[in-house]
Amino acid sequence: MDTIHHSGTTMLGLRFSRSYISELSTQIKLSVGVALCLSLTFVEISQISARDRTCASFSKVEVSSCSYRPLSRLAIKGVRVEVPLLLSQTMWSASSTPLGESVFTDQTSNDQIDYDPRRAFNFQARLGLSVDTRKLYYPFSFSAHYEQDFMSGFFRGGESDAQAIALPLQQNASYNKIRKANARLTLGPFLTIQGGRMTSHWGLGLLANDGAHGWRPESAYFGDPRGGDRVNRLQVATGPWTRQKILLSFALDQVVEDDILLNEDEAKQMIFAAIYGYKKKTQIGAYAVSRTQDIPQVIDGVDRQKQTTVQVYDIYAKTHWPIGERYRLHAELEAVFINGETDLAPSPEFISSDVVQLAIASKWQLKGPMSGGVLDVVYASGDQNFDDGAQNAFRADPNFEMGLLLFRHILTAQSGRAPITASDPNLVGRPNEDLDRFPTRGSVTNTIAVFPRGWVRLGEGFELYGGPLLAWGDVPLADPRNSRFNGGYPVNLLGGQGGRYLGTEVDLGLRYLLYMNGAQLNLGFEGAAFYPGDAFETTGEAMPTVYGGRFMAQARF
Ligand SMILES: [Ca+2]
Ligand SMILES: [Ca+2]
Repeated sequence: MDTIHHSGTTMLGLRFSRSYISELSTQIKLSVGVALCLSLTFVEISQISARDRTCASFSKVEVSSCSYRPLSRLAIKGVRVEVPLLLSQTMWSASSTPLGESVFTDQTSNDQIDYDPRRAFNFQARLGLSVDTRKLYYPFSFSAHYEQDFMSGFFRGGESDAQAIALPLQQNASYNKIRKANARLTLGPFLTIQGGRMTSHWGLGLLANDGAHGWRPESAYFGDPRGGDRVNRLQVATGPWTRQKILLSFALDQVVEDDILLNEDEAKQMIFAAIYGYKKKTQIGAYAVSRTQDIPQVIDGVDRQKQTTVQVYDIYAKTHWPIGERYRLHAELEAVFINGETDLAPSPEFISSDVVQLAIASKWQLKGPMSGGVLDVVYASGDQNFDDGAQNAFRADPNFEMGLLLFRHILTAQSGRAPITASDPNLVGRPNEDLDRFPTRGSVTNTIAVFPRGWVRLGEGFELYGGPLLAWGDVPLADPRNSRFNGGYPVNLLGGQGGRYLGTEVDLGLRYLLYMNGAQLNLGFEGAAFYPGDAFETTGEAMPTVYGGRFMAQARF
């Protein structure tokens, strides 16, 4: 049942509220403004060396020959030097998401709390410097890389009346974060030594994700990454060896920032990776991590040195096949198993908990000259019992994106509400520890989800893509406070004992991509409607449909 009260307008068969439409139109005007500014800068810069516009054409199969190449790229005595620049502006808007009943902390006379954020603006400015001798002194090669996010994240808007932690459109901009400051020395296939600050990425990005894998032509991917995993790393590698192209690598990390590190946490990692078929058509890789995370806390004046130690086993495989003369089928698979122990979120019975988590993601892409299809299938384990001494909820990296609303927005807002309601002073007894770790912060978690999409090239540089995301919970949604009141049996934030069907999200996107001498301008709109399933069962009226979308403008020079 739709609880939007304004009389609806029918658009693409979906019912939108008038207020949402007016919000949307304001956003369109604003984003067109930003897009215009960016395009003007872009045209100005491209005129400096306006030689060819061949890359602007998306007809036939020219896309592969059109890839980003920094305008600044030059060779000094055969050494490649480049200074890539990336500017991104995204505007988000979403309709209201219910957050259940109000509690004493809210200090409000309203019975129900809703997350109804104002539209929010997200900006990213990333500058790099790269020096690479490439094949100049073969078998030796040397490269050095620097990259810094001068600004990244929501910096304006997103305000709401709801009290919660890590809300999806909350202002969280970070400044001057160094992503790369490293050097690499290679001696043929014998040895590669790499050291310094760098980003970390593996496979489909379920776990290690560098925040540099966004939408690409033909990907039909609803992605707009920010941040990314950053480490201070010392790495040695050898290979590729033999006809099988085997590469072995070992690394020691001090984690600077990733999605698992919060507050004053410190983490160290040891990583072993083996790749069979390095840079070949068929590739299989194994990645094993041993991670120790120290979590210093002071609770009631007592120092608590909590710790999480886990072993991670991650395999990734990819290949592709030709289908007829004009089509190609690409397949990728990543599976992650995490096993270990943590002192986080203890219960009276269990001071420390076992960590046992599993995730499997698979991506299938059928690529044709003018259209194609993509199928993403994801399993991520969930946890419905807070007192069993086992932490089973796998959290994918937030830059591993599955649609716009369900994981990124709705479950993030609702799980972000839990620390407020579960620690309400009107509750009898002490609140559970480490409730600030409960919000999902944009992660895909607790789900079996399928996301089939199609894409079609509409004309020069224009691509339309979309499809339905269908998602089930691995376990029912469990809110800490409501489940506690129910004797530990899972009850969601809205007070219902829900089923497993999370719901259906319909996502649609349109992109315009223009290349000029290797520089890239990318404009896009992505919109979605989420129809809640029985997992969001409420005590009162059914949870309403949630609408949302974002406008994106990105320029890379
Ligand atoms: Ca990560
Ligand atoms: Ca559990």
